[in-house]
Amino acid sequence: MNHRLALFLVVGWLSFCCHVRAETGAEAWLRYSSVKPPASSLPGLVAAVGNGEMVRTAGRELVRALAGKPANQGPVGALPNANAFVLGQWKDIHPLFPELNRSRAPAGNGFWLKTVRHGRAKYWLIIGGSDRGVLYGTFSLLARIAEQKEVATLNDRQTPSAPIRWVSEWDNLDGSIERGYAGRSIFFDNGAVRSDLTRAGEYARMLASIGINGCAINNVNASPRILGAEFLPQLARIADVFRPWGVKLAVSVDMSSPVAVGGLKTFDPLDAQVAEWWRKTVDAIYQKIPDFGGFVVKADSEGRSGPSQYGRNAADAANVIALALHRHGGLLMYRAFVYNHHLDWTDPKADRARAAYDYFQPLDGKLENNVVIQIKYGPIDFQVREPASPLFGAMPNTNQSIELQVTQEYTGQQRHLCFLVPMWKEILDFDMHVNGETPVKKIVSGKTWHHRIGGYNAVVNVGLDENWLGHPLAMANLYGYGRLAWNPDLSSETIADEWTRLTFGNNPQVVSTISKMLLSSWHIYEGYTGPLGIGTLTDILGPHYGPGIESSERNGWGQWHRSDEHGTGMDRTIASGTGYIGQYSPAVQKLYEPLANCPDELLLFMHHVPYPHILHSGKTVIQHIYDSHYDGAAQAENLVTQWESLHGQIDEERYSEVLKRQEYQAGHAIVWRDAVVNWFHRTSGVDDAQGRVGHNPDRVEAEDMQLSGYVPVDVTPWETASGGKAVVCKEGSCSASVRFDRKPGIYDLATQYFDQNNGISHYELFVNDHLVDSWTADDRLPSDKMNGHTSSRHTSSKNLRREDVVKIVGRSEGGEQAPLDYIEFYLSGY
Ligand code: GCW
Repeated sequence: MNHRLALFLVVGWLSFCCHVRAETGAEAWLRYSSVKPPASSLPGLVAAVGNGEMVRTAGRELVRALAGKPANQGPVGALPNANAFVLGQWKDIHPLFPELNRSRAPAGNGFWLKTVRHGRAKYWLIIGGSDRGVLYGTFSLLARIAEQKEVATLNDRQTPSAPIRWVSEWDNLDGSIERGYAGRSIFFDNGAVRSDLTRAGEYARMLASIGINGCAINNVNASPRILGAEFLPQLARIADVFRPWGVKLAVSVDMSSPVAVGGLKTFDPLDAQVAEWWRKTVDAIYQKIPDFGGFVVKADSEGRSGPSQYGRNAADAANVIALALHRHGGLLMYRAFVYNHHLDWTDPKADRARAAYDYFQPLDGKLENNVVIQIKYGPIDFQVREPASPLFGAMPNTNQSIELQVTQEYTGQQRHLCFLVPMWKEILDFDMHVNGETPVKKIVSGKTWHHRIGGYNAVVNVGLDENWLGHPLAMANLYGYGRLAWNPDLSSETIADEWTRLTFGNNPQVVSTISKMLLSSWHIYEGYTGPLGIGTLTDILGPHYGPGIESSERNGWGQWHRSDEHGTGMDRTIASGTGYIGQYSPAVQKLYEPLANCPDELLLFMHHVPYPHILHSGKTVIQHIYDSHYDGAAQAENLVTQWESLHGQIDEERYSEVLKRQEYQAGHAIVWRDAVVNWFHRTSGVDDAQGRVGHNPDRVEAEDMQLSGYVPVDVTPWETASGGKAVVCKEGSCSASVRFDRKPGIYDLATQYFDQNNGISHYELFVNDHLVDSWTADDRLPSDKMNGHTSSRHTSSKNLRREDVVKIVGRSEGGEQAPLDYIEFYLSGY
């Protein structure tokens, strides 16, 4: 027989069923904990056919999942005469199974899972169209088993929706990560590639399990050093740990590299020497890394170098590099995120949302066929709600990919739960109406205009934190991204269900509770941050985390919402606004241009309206802003209750890790709520019909308490502290007290304080001089000031009687002055 056949006997099968291990989250959705008992009717033999490295990887993965140690490993002459998994490429498998002769081969990187019988033996065939297909088929079968789905009889063919299914990491060579929220880089440290790449290998395995086939490892704000000759052997080491998992290495490059590392005097893309430099540099890469994926380029954007410096355009820049890559089959992902960040705020026609279309649409048809224009899902920047970028519909002669963001830059930075799959699906399903039915997913797959390449790239930014993304539930976004890139027709519900089963097991209550939390979380987050398409009302000039309503205005960044005393929203109409809506096809223009048609959730993205404007929902805009923030914060609190219902049903480690974050989120949602409603109340002068805004009967401002040592200070921006003020303790220890004068009972006593990252504060809560609770403010929230990023809440429970004296004592270390904003009393029982 001419095909190499390696046989693994799985020993120790079932032996792991009752072993309890610490759940760190490191295994993500590859825990395989339920692969064992219900799967006991599955074979204990694995036969891998063929020589490919990924086929061997797949074989080993099966053995690992079935909790066995491989034995009798090595080449054998024939198929085992007993039940077995048999995996390999179509070309190697079908000669062994004549009954498959009349069947179609699985396409490309697709697979076919098929059960067949031979005499007394039954085989579970995992047939790949390629080596990668075998690997993907194996992970798919293992997921089915772990999700306790039917596997006794299989006949499942799957093909990935698009050829490009990449991730990007914004890792810097010094080991830091731009917009990373889970520790330092798994790839770099101290200006070099890490010596220990174990995590990089584990990451590649995780990516392969969801069908990802490429990873750009460094920040798009790229250091030119990545292309330095001394770096190449280091890159090759990363490619080596990716390769068994079918993940191609890619890097982000800086346009000025020919000067910065090549020593040339110019990086003009039309200069012959520059072209030669790119060719030589790329040749050298492929010599060391033959399966190199290609480059990602951010140019002429946010201060990066670019072709404009020489009066050239993106096509000139992309093509010169693409030609160098083309000979080796490499791709050039050129980002459409090009805009002027010195826009004139006083110009009512200026609009950042127009930029990508205005710049790239005229270049349609002028790009080499291995250039892919990588377009962020919306025209601004990863906001909590944006329309689909009009550019998707505007480049029929150009390969396109969609850029998504798993790292939650504008959506709570993995301290808030925000499952983004439903949002991504709205974009992918949105019909651009450019050539019959043309949802974004069809365009980026290349199918609409018959392009061979196209697809997906998402910024992930995993870090060295054991659980990869910080919040254990944030991993649902990475999983969901891969699943959608594989098959964008999957529903959000299916993805949430799959991820939960794989990550937390199949207990029905656990599955339904976590799925429900995930599926509601985006709307909850949107509700208390930036409803009606206004954009995430965060601090645009800072870390993009907490509220900062006005930070987006009166500057050149163009993330404006133009709210003033009369009204709110960006007028992007053709008739009176920036004309942005005119970048869409006529059918889409009809949806957005007439105020009467525009969906509520994008109203303020498309139109400027007065506060009393009535929405389709029947509410006024201003009342919607108030209501959505109160509802959103209440629902964030409810996420805590839902999570608590799982106590005892999942491991204690992940239970408490998530609980901590959900409690934090509930507190921070109140900070968001209050900042936004108070800002709009002051700006609009319109009262809340429900009388909540500006009335906090349960609240006692710190500045109104009896202070000893503490002094009142103004907080900036004012809306991020209750009443615009806090108290700080400049030296030693200080106290703030109040005499309790409410109905006696058991109270939840919430202390609102600021946890800056430039010091540590200690707080003690006393009732009548008895210490009741104490805590330390030592989190690493992203600011060294009192503001919406650092405002935090601590809740204690206490039986209180009239005349009790409630006192907070604060003591500071470092630059943080034990700041206090207010305390609040909630009656929780008698
Ligand atoms: O969302 C913004 C981020 C920048 C990022 C930029 C981009 C890497 O705030 O940190 O830069 O987008 O996508 O290039």
